[in-house]
Amino acid sequence: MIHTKTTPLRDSILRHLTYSFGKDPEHAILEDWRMALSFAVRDRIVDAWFKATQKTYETGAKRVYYLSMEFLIGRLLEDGIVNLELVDEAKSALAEYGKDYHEVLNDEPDAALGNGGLGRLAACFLESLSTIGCPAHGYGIRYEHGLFRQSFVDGRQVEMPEHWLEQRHAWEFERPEVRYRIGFGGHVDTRGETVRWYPSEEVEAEAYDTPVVGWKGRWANTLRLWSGRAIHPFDLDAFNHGDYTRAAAPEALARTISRVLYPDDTTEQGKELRLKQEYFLTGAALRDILRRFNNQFGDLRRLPEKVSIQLNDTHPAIAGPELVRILHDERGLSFQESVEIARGTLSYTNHTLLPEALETWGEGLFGKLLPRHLQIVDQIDHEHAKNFPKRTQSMRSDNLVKMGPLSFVMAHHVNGVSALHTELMKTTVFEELHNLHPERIVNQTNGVTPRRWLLACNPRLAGLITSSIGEDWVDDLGQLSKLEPFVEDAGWLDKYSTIKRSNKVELSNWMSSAHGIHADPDMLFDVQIKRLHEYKRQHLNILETIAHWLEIRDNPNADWTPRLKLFAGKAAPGYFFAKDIIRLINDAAAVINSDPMTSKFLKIAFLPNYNVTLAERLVPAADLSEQISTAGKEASGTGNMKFALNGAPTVGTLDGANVEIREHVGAENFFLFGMTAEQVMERRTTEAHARKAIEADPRLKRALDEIRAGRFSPSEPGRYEGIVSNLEGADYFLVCSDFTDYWRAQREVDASFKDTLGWARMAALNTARSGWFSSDRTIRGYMNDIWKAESLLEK
Ligand code: 8GP
Repeated sequence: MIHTKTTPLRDSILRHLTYSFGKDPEHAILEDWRMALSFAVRDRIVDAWFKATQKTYETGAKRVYYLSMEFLIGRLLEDGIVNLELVDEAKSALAEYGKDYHEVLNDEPDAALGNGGLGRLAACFLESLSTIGCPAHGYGIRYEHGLFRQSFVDGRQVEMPEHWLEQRHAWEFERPEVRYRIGFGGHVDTRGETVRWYPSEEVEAEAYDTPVVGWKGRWANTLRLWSGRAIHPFDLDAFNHGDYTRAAAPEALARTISRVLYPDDTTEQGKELRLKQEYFLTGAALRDILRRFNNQFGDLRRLPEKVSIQLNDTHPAIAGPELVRILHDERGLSFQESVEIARGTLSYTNHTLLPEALETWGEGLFGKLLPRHLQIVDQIDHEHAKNFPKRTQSMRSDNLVKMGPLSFVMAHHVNGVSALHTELMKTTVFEELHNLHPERIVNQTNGVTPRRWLLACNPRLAGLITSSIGEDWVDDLGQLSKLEPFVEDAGWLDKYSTIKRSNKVELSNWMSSAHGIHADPDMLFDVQIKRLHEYKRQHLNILETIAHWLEIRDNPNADWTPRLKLFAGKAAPGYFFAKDIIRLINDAAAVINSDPMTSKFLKIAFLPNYNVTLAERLVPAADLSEQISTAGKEASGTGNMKFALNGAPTVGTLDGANVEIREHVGAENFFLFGMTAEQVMERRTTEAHARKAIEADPRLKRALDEIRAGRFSPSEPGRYEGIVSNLEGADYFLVCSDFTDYWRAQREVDASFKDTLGWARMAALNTARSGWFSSDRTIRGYMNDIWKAESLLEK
């Protein structure tokens, strides 16, 4: 039987259960039901996918390619169901078979093919590209192991490998016919004008496609992930000689390339395997893009007109030299023309100014793996240097290949991810290049997809919004401003707060059953969830918590605002300072949570294994969003947008997109504290700034003293000496200097939260005024300003 759009989901589920998975309802396990439902939903996505592909060919439209080492997609089933508006049907279909909808959804593994913001942004962008109907592909790596799973042992982070593919995965289509050879090493042969690279090692990249469906199933694009395989998977000769390990070696070696995601967020390791991964992704993607372009258009000079390739950070920056190599060495265009075509096609997004994150490669390693690319980089640099007087930001200095300047020079546009970040790019990391090419840097402030980050994760609030202003907000988030008049209506506000409370109850129940953490839903839920990093300052948060606890103990009968401090986030395995911060939070939680004097006023919970799915639980239940990075360090943030949208006001610094959030929601609905980026730079030059700040604030001093004295680590009093002496000494991220103002802002939060109606109003205004932070708006910005691409839904 042919399944069509009109086949009821119920029938489709049963057919898949029977014929795709060979189970009858009586014997099906939960995973079978999850797979059957996923296949039933997938069938409908495929219909949309084929139509979109066909339309793209017919119109000969420009295509966008988003190259990223990370796609933090999380679970996909609910996304598909919500975008196809099948929630009610799916619930009742499963109920007919005696299955619970949420239980089935919870069976899906969370695909964590990314570290944090950069990877999640890529996933939101794919969904928005489909919602808008812009023809696009995401290209990435199909890591066998995504980001490690985190647990705590005695408060310490323990990392375990992640196996998302161990359970059956419903969403990908293997494409054995789409394979490309990717070479490494070897030598370069130059004969007159003809240059050829002969790699000494080759692996094959095989494509796996996942359709990404947009709102209402109007359009679907493709996420194509590459998996490494050996060209000759098996060494028969070795096998015949009884050497079974050597026989299997080629396959093992090739698979290593796509085996695991590098678990680093904002730092770079400079490892050979990482460079191999980057070239593997980029080389395969470019071959695929050019094959498709060739079939349709042929003339390579038209590449910039028909193809736009976005580099998500410098990780795929080898695309510049690789494209030049293909055009020049393999297709015979002049070097100059090849560079121009490549530049006309490529654009680059910068996601961080942290100097340690700007990728560089030793020229020895780079030249060994990619000898021809090194020559091309040198030639590009040489040509560029002619008009490049000072060369303080050169792509070739200190015996390094610098991927930031290379990306800048090879891109027609370079963008930052918030207004502040973009301005700082112009005056710091890319100052000289910017002066040389003042038109190149543009801003595209990040956004988040409202389908996942409101409609799906917060159905109660979505329901209230739709019943108040209709459903058009879902793909036109600016419409949320129509909620403003409702904010003056006490009855409506009451509904708004009741929803927040229900979300908190739901989260509390889950925390208690999943982690044995008991939280009172009437407390203020204060949430900081993100990667652990000194610049994000989770230690500022815990210091303030400790100081607050000490103050409550001094005066336990005062009218304190009860608070639950929620944390979640992973630290890079080699980032020991960040791991110590996790341990300090857990240690402090153990002591503070068991203090009967304060427990009704203050609780701390650090939830393990933060991922997209956990964020989807936490965001709708938050009262307060912690966005407390040292100003100038957080490029944008996207969690900050999710919280504001879901009605959690921010306590935050003037950093990244916080600046724009505050402008949109209104200064009176945002708890601002701390130094500006400019003041930060100045304060760093002040002698003994940390010591002075500590002397000036007895609360801070007391909290530090207690930590140092081992109050939270009685069995090992010196455990946090590293953190304390860092804060008293260099305190590069200015935790001490910002403490006093943070404390003040938190007390302001306490007072505001007591005014229930006032708080609800502030929360609701955050929702009503967050429409601008949709990734649909961001993608339209890229389409207009950078890609010059069109929506095919509006044609
Ligand atoms: C992040 C930024 O830290 C964050 O502010 C921003 O919202 C997000 O990108 C999306 O633009 N940067 C990274 O995740 C990052 O630089 N990661 C690379 C080193 C892996």
